[in-house]
Amino acid sequence: MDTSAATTRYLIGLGSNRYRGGPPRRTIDRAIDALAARGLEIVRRSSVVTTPPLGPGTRHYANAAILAQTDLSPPDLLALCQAIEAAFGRRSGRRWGDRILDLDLLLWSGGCWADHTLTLPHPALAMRDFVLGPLGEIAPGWRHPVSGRTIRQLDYHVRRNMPVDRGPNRP
Ligand code: A4P
Ligand code: MG
Repeated sequence: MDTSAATTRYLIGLGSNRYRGGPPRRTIDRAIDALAARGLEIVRRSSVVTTPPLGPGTRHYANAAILAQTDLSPPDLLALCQAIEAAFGRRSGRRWGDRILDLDLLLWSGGCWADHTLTLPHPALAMRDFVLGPLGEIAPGWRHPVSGRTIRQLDYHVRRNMPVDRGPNRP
């Protein structure tokens, strides 16, 4: 697919905390390759960070974020992300449970979006250090369309209010 004319930008969060075909951080790399193979232009990617699980998960996560360009609409990109999650072996299970691959649409250049399957910005974005840390590496000046705060500002507030235990385990 020719992406040279793609004008819509998305920030996408990636998470993995289960081994399958390799360790979680390798799954993140393979998922980014899969998105590129399906036509997304990967403009920037963060490093992969290790984070303690939020919720009932039992293992540390590998988390990362990418800035990508595509002409896909938000629902079409969500469908693509869900197809890639399924191809990686993700089964629907407990909410927030351990998962091989989670792809979340975080922000897009169109501002806000809400329908029965998708909400943008991602509703939990501003509360999660494991999302804001990687986002801060690749898009620190991007403004949340509702609060008007930049990613850098949101990250600062989350870290100040919720010091994060960054465990020694590297998935
Ligand atoms: N959906 C609505 N908005 C969006 C969006 N912006 N991006 C809908 C993606 N999906 C969106 O998602 C459930 C439904 O949300 C989708 O079918 C879609 O229509 P899911 O990924 O199937 O289920 P889930 O991930 O279990 O639930 P949820 O609420 O999306 O959880 P999160 O927010 O993805 O959190 N701890 C660490 N350290 N790192 C993590 O990455 N991730 C989670 C999951 C929990 N704890 C974590 C991490
Ligand atoms: Mg999710």
